[in-house]
Amino acid sequence: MKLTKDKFKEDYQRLLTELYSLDIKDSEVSEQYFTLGNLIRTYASNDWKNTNESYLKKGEKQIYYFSMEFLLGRMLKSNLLNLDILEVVQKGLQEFGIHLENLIEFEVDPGLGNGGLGRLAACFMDSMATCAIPGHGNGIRYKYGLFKQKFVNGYQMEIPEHWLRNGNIWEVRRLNKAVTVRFYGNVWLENSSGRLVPRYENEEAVLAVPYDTPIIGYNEQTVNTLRLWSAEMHPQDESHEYGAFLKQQSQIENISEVLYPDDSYYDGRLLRLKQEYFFVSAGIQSIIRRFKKKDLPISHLSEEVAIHINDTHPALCVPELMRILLDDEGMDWESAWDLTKKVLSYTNHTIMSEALEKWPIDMMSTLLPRIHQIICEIDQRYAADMRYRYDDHMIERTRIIEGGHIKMAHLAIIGSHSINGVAKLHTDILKEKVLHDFYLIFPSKFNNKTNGITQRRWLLLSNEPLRQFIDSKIGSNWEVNPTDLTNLKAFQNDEDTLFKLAQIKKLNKQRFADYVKRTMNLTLNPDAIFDVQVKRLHAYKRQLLNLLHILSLYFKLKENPNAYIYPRVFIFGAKAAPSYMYAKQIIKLINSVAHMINHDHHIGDKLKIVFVENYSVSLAERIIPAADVSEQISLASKEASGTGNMKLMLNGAVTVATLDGANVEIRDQVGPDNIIIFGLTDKEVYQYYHDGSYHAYDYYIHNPILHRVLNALIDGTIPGIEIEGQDIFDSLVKYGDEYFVLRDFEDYRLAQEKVDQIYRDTLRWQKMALLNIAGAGIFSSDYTVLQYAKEIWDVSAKSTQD
Ligand code: H53
Repeated sequence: MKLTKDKFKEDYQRLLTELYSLDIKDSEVSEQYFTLGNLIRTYASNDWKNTNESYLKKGEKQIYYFSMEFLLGRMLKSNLLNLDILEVVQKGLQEFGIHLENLIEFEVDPGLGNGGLGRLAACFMDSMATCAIPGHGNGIRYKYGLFKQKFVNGYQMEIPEHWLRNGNIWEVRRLNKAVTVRFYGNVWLENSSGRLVPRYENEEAVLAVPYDTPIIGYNEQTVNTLRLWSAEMHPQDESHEYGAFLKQQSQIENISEVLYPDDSYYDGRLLRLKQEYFFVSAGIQSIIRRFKKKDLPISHLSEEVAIHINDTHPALCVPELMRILLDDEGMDWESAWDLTKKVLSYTNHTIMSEALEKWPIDMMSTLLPRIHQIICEIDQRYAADMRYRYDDHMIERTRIIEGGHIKMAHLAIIGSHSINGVAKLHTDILKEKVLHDFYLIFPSKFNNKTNGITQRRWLLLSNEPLRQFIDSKIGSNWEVNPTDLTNLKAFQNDEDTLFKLAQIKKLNKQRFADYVKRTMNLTLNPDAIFDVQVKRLHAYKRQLLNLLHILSLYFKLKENPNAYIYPRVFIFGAKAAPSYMYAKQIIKLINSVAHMINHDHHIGDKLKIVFVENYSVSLAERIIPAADVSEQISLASKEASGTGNMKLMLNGAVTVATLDGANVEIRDQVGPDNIIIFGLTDKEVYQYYHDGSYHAYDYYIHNPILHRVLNALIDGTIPGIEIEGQDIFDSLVKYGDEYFVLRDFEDYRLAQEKVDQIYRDTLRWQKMALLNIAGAGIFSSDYTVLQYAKEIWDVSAKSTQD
């Protein structure tokens, strides 16, 4: 938008006085922040209205991305950037003596997601708006986001995150758009003029109230909508006796109270199933209501609407859309089924069996009796259809209801026209292993869409020095066309460029070091290698492998204080699911090792461990620009894609990686000389599973370095970890080492020696860094959503100008 500094200042001053009856000089940060937020919303509101009107008028197909999580991060700065008024506002505020940075820091980071899945949804929202794709989010407005993590004596403690306490400047409550979602009760089918219609009694009605957040594209026009639903008491129930009313109210509000803190893990609680149906039903009802404004026959739905199922959490879209088409719209089964499949598509994000949702039949039939009926019918018809083509085993393996459970991935696959994995390797594993039966049955449904990240948040906003530097080298077109970053390759042997790149990295490291000093009172040496592993804590991600290697360096220095190890700062950020005891033990172990090493005077600057508390999007924005090394060390086959790997390479970190998830594609982009690969391949892992020939104990016995390191877990070397040390030791040495940590240890250690060697040669290292930045453009989520639009949703990204 066009906004001059003077106009901004005038608007700002007027609004602040209107809102708070104050002069700017008497205002505080909170007032300054809310004034700015309000103003930004006003600036965006015309575009928001126009976008919606033009979508309706032009009849463009609308995409609805259904996701249990949207991990947006702070919005103030990104909204300013996307409106293209960041500089004007910064300067205007400065003239009032206000530092924009302080207002940015004031904003609560909304933690409405656990990790990769939720952050991906947020990147997609930003990219869809930027690419003028009519794509909207549909999710839950949790009152409490992901817990705040504190370390107490090295243990993770969880504290509720009441992110809405001070209100949320970006959302609009739209009570007039509320819908009713029904749970429980009895249902039966009655014949009404030759058609079976359901009759209900004793249901519990919940009011779903939408809160809309504008998603501003970086294109001066498009503003899409993220619609998050909040559960409230239905007005019809407000006449109840007061005590009963309060009880029911709290039960109902519970539905949107808290985000489940599990990532890649499924915990079959009733409330979770309630949440899933709640936002699915509310979302689909509101989509149908909008569609009806057009006065088209319902059979045209798939030309106007695409609904995307992000992981299986919204898989109830399948029976819910069927319910509406059958019961409310009076369609026959076959037509409704064809239409449902055309509208729906599904992304699988994991092969981990513990993440694959399955709900007990009893739970489903009690909570959602009509939905249960429909699922049963889908299942029976599926089995009947397949009977002529496949044997009974195949049908049993792929049907939806099996062993007393409803398998949500099967429901999503059978009820969608498209199923995609999130990196090439992951999609191949789905096709060849995990979903092989389905691939045989529906080969054309399967496709790959490698994840992506928005370069706006992950470089333009979070790494200003690097952005300016890149602009100075290749111009700014890469900002809208990120593959133009490859033009940086022309500078790969230019010493001046490479030294400058090193300086920028050092500046970012110094900034992070200042933050660590301020918040943790720990001094970091900015000349050390900053080695970063930030992601959820999960055994398969193998933070343990990293830690065992750190211990090996520590013992090397203890045994030979003159051993020349290039100084390193190991940075961890990770939350563990509160009920995931093993992950919490690993947290305690890392903290204990950090305490031991950081306080060892003989070690000094050579090794430091920083485990940041409460890793979040905002912290990622601080850490990633300061990273030299990116740790992507999951057991091959287990990390579906990873997206932190892309953010880190974009910021010039060199990746140490297994050939897992999108690491494989990162290697293809940068070439094998610019990434450090180690460890088992997915094929080797599957071979081990097949022949059962992995014996972790042998590695413990035969590798003296590993032996020493593992013994340290149980021999009192590390203070304060008697129980954790023993449990972790046992998990590795005695109980099979599920994620092949010991198997990959030696190879990893050698890979890390390579890092140590190469880093000493600044030019060589910075050349690698530069080539990583140059190769990162392809991983922009702008390209990813354009592929989804074209190949799955069947929409072309029309510019709103035409
Ligand atoms: O989704 C990311 C992937 C990552 C994968 C992650 C994920 C969750 O965060 C939660 C549940 C789930 O099934 C998968 O672990 O590899 O990059 C986005 O696709």
